[in-house]
Amino acid sequence: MADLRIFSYSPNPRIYKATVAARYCDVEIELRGASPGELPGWLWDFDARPLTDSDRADAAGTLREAREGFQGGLHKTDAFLSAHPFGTVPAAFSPDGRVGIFESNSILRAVARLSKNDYPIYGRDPYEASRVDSFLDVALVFSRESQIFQLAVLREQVTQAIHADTCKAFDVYLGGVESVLARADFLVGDCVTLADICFTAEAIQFSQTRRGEDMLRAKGLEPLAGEHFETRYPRASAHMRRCAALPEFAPDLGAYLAKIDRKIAAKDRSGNAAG
Ligand SMILES: N[C@@H](CCC(=O)N[C@@H](CS)C(=O)NCC(=O)O)C(=O)O
Repeated sequence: MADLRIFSYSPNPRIYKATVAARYCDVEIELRGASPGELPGWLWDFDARPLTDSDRADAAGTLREAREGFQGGLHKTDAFLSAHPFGTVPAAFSPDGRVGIFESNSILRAVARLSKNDYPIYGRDPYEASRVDSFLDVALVFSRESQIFQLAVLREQVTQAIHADTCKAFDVYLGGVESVLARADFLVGDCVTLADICFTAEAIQFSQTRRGEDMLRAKGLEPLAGEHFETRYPRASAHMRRCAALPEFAPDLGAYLAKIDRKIAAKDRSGNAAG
């Protein structure tokens, strides 16, 4: 039996926080889910699955209006909402399904607490552990603005106000990370910790907004990921890429970043060919 079950759409850098940490900690994770477009056809539950005929017969009992990221209806069971009061994915569960753990940073911490080895993923003492927490808290504040921006980019609904708020949050978070990396190779201590994993996942998640570069420029707004990120925050950007290439990150977070890079390169090639 796995140590933790996680239900989510996939691919999703937020789940990769946990899967990367699990590789450092020898923790076994069971992933359940499907593409974002398929999850409205799933039962959101500890026993998450594509809706069966009998689930569909009870569809009215589980149908809830989506809140954030999804649109329309989602089938969340009462048990799911009791374990996950905010109704979001990634949604982690203890192996018996009795304890729900939500917020990807808390799922990340759960993996560290379940660690089967002595790798100091959560720092080497209470002070380092608390400094790791500091980075996770700051990342969550950034991630809220980042999520609003990502959804607006996806829906081509970025306003001046959303752009300005994201810019501010981006500069606060990346500015802090950049200053640490001027003096150290890692955010806390002398090796990869939860702080680096969370940072890399958030930076890669934000890098998805590169696909909206043309739309942003057409609105007179500067794209914040890609060149802007690399130029303004070279150490943070290099740290994201260095971490993504590590063997523990490469299978999912690294592959996800490579896919973004390939898409942007293909778009640039087709733009150049057309021009
Ligand atoms: N800060 C949360 C964000 C989770 C979140 O907002 N998930 C959205 C999808 S991106 C969700 O599950 N929405 C469910 C709904 O729309 O009802 C985390 O890191 O886990």
